[in-house]
Amino acid sequence: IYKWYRSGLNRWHGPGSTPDFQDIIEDRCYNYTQRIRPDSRSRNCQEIKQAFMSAFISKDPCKATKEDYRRLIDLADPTVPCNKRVLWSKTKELAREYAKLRGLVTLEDTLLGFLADRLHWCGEPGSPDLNTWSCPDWEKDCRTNYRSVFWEVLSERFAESACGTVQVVLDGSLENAFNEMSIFGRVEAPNLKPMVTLQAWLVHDPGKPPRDSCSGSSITKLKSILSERNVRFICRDNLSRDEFLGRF
Ligand code: N1C
Repeated sequence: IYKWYRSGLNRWHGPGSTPDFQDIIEDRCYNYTQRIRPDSRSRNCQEIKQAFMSAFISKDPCKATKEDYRRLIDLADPTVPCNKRVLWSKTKELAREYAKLRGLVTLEDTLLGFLADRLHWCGEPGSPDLNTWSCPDWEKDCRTNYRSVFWEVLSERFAESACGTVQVVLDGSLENAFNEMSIFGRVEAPNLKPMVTLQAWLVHDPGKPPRDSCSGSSITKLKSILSERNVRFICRDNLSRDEFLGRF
């Protein structure tokens, strides 16, 4: 029984594919290209959806490569301004709110980031369907799962094509606001171009004390990664959510 269970669709430790994944991708694509950013009207949503599906359908869900997403990325390359980008780690909602208030953009403001936001997806070798029971978890199953590799590819491109001042919103209530294992830590920070300025904001949760600071060991590690790449660094800590968003 156990063996059957572990070899079946239920064997992974992460949430299964989002129900109606294909329809959601298609709806979001039309919404983005026709309403949200009409300047991207010429994108072919059918083609984009097909490219997304064929990246992972019928494949081993633990053997994702950057190559698998090449066609999708080529069809939907981001067109957001290079000097208005906001990165984040463990602070997605706050970063999005900040970006919106300031006319800046996060990855979810690009077509592919918008399409995949909050969704899960994986396939099954030999099957034309998505596995809606379970998908591989980054820690418990495999790092090279299709969802993680997707965000890594997208994040890498978003960071390496950024220019001017890039902002990053970090959670100052954590012991380590900068985490080397996060996508920001292992993919984005190490791919910023020389001459970029990274402005970090350490914001603590309402009701929680600040635990990390600009002079703490995690930010010191970030500084050393950046200085090797000649990226300038500015840091502000001890900010409450309201101070950060500019409402006192
Ligand atoms: O691992 P993280 O954060 O440091 O990744 C965040 C970082 C941001 O700067 C984004 O540009 O990487 C980019 N990014 C996304 O935009 C994104 N949207 C949704 C990375 N991951 C993204 N997700 C999902 O959240 C994805 O499944 C990934 O593993 C988490 C990252 O959350 P985190 O640890 O808070």
